[in-house]
Amino acid sequence: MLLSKDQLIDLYRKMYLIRRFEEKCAEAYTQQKIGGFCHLYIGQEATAVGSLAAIKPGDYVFTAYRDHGHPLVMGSDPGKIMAELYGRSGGICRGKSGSMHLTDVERGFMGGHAIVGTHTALAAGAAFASKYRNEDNVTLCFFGEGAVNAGVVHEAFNMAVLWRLPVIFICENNRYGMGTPVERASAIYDIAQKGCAYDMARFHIDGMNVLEVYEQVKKAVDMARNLSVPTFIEARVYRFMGHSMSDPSHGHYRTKEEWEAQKKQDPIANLFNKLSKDGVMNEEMKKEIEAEIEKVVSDAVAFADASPWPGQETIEEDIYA
Ligand SMILES: Cc1ncc(C[n+]2csc(CCOP(=O)(O)OP(=O)(O)O)c2C)c(N)n1
Repeated sequence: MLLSKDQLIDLYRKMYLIRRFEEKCAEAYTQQKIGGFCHLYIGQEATAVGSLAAIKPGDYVFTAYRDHGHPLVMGSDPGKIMAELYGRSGGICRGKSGSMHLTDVERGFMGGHAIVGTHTALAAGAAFASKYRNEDNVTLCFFGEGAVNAGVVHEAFNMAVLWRLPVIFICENNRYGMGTPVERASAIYDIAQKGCAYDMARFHIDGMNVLEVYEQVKKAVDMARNLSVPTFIEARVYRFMGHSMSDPSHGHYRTKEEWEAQKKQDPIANLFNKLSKDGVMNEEMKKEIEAEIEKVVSDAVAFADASPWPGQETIEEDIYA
């Protein structure tokens, strides 16, 4: 389970890629190159990066609408993701998904889902398909704590346990569903305990610590792959930005003091400090990675800027008849 030096550095690189890519998204949004809804993952990078390090090609990943980071980590082309956010024809879904419905089926990234909670049922379905076909693939399903009171989530939990499905449900508890604190939305705050009703393996983790995320999610992934059982993980995180681009970073629902204190727990800076203390990374390597990512991100923006708008003739393509 121990990660090699290269794997540790790769965790840093991937978290930094999400961070810089999304900072560029915010910039492009304010320049009106991106329109509509746009939810940033900044602050929560460790949960996606640590979890995705624990799976293998062929596995399936579902998430909600805070979905730019997952395909980036799974190897989707950053230029095509940025072009998708711009709504251009060079986008990963040819400009038809926008920010919230990014999908890259070839890489097992099954989206990008905007209706809160519903994709947990789709994830259970994907896990059912793997089991039915005798394939050893597992499914990771990410969602917010705002989803856990939705009926569909409980239907998915029940089916997952009843049918022993190889799925890991990862609730990213960032404390707020839009502007509603979890205390005002959920009868219990220890979200992991919602797995009790279904006797599902369950625990919470520090979702801001990429190494802890990797280790704990790996255990659940191994159980799913080897024993075909689901797990429910509550990853405690904090989003540094507003709910979406139309919400200021600390808004009226959380105090500036809380936000500032949480920002000091930056998962990327914390990983660098740990790796430099352990002699795995130094300032020079950090600068090299930053320069490398800067080029990836500016190339992505250039690709999106140059990508044409979809033609009107495509408007009726890719829809059910
Ligand atoms: C079924 C449904 N109800 C309401 C909404 C409106 N809505 C969009 S995001 C959101 C908050 C969800 O919060 P959470 O699940 O905690 O995810 P986070 O945004 O914190 O990542 C709500 C209520 C929706 N998209 N779908």
